[in-house]
Amino acid sequence: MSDTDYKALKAKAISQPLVEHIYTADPSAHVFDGRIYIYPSHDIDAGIPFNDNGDHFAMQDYHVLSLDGPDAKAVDHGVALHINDVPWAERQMWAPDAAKKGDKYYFYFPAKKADGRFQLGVAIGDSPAGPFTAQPQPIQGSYSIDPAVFADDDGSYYLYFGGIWGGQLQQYRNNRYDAQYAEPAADEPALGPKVARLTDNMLEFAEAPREIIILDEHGQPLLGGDTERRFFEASWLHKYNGKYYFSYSTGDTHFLCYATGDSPYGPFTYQGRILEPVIGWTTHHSICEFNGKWYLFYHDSVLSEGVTHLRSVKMAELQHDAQGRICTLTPYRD
Ligand code: FUB
Repeated sequence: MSDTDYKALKAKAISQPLVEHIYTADPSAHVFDGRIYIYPSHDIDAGIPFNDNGDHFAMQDYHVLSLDGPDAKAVDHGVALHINDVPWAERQMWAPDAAKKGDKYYFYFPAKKADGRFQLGVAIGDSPAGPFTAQPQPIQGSYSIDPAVFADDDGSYYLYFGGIWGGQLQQYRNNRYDAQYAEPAADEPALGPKVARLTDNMLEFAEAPREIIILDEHGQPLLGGDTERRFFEASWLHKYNGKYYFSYSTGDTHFLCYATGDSPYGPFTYQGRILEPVIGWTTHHSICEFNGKWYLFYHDSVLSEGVTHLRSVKMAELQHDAQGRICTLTPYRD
């Protein structure tokens, strides 16, 4: 695509990058102490060619962004955690998230160990902007990528995670790894994301991770071949009018979708799309309420003119209709 096309896309975009001095992606947004904090991946070009394993996503640190409100300029708080300060991690710091409990902030992140397998880590800070100090070991029993924390009204915290292909989820069954395991066949139930309640100190799983089932309109699990609806990566959970909304990316078909349920453990029933495909292969998001309005935080690769591992975090208002359905957003106007 030519320069002119990207200029046109920038003009048609429903929102612009929150920061342009660095590339950021996979935004996990929360309101802490009345301010919007965004925990993104920090994209860099490490010179690694594109492959289906995602080796070109070779990120080495995390920055935290914050905003006074939707129309305010985003502040970059600098490096909050670097891979050199995580004893167990070797490479690829992918999509993170954070939670507040008491007066501490807990930062959750995936990274690959020297053996090439992803695990999830946690780091602790006194400020929502970091810096965060990593625990010496990954969370026991954790695997795959894309941790997302949900704080329920009863004071429980849940960690959602998982992603197929480069995220390695297809190599696990019943929380056990086997390199021989593969994605389910097209007519078998799709692999679901995982969820585990966190311990009171926020540092471990309080239970073995459970699989989340996403059902179709007939109450049947979505199938592996249903690639426009099945889970791929980018778990997120928000609660709206007492219902649990589980949202995720369909990866190779490039949609952000959601499903609803009555428990943080699911099952969830597929409801529809949140965001049509963006420029760039990946799509990843979070959903957060601020001053009575709901916002979608997402990313695209318009600023880098289509470089899929150089993405920019954006924010757009999200509407739930009178029945609680999310109104689908199209990232670029016609
Ligand atoms: O940023 C690296 C990976 O790309 C994330 O972990 C996935 O969700 C996808 O956005």
